Amino acid sequence: MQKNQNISLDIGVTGENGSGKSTFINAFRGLNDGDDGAACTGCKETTETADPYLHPRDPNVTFWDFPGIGSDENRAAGYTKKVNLDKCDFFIIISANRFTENDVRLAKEIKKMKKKFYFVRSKIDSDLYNEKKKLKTSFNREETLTAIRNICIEGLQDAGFESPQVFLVSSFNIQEYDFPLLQETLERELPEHKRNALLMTTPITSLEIIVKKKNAFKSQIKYCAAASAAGAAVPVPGLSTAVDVGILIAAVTQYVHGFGLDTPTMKRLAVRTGVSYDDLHGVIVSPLAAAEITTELILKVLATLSGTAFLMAAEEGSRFIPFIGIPVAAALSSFTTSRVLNYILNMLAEDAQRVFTKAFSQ
Ligand SMILES: Nc1nc2c(ncn2[C@@H]2O[C@H](COP(=O)(O)OP(=O)(O)OP(=O)(O)O)[C@@H](O)[C@H]2O)c(=O)[nH]1
Ligand SMILES: [Mg+2]
Repeated sequence: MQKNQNISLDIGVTGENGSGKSTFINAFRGLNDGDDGAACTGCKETTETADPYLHPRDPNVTFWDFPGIGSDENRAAGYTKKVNLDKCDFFIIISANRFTENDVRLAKEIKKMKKKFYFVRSKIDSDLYNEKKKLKTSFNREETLTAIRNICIEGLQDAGFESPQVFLVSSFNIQEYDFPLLQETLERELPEHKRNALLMTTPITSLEIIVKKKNAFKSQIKYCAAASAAGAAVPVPGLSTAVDVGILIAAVTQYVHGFGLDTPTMKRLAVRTGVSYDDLHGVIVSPLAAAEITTELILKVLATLSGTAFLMAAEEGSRFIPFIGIPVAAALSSFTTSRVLNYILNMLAEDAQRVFTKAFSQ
């Protein structure tokens, strides 16, 4: 039905021990430490191969937690084969300090494979905290950030990278610093067919991301509408409606998940931000957010859309007119589906904006 379904996206995350790989992978998936499926953080790295972490809402999106390449030449030589770097679409190389020789060696291996990599300087919150403690009244946030960035960039230039870009990130506050810029860059540089998989699952760190997600979902509506039209063209009483509702359920569930409006994601957001779940839930208007998307619920929402109800009735009637009836029904069904989905998408996007604002404006 939807063009992006079953397109896999594999993101490799690597860096020295303790650099913050697991915490980053959890943050990108909207998980807090200790949540079901969260990567273990602060624990000693033992793995010699890559551990896969699926996105909780989309099993097609996998984060690979790679062990660092290490300084042992022998180990490094067989590293790329052993951990099978080839399976990843792109790589994030994380360092909690300036990038090391090992990071650089790995970046060069990735480059040989003609894949993209992004340097992430982690734990920025903790650098700012320490600098503030140290410098007290002369502390300047922007100057500190620029200094950290420049140290990383100069190190990478010395290692042979011409104009490296370094993203400053705190996995504890992904809506701050360069995480949103990293999201935007990844999205821009991914091939088009992979872009939607990223966009659907990327965490909401700004109001702009919500708009981008909405536009991505909007671009898929025509496929739902076409599938719906095919359903309506089957002249079996009752079948068209059942098919249509199935398509609506699948699409609306994707919107709810993509906007982070499902109950588990909202609960995790509450834990992360300290804004209570009830307060976040309180700003929601759509009956489809923070609810299980069932046939009954979809039909209830449809019943409140009087224009749509009229179209559905017209569609039911038209199907039984021989010869001309089938194409008319198909056109109406496609029109109805796309109208309904646009309406619901707008409603959910507005809820996502309200929840984001509530979560981060305090
Ligand atoms: N302040 C701060 N601490 C962080 C951040 N990211 C990770 N940490 C902490 O750094 C420590 C190591 O983080 P992990 O995510 O386990 O690092 P890792 O790279 O997966 O470590 P290994 O798997 O052992 O290689 C943990 O105590 C984290 O809580 C961050 O953005 N800010
Ligand atoms: Mg780890």
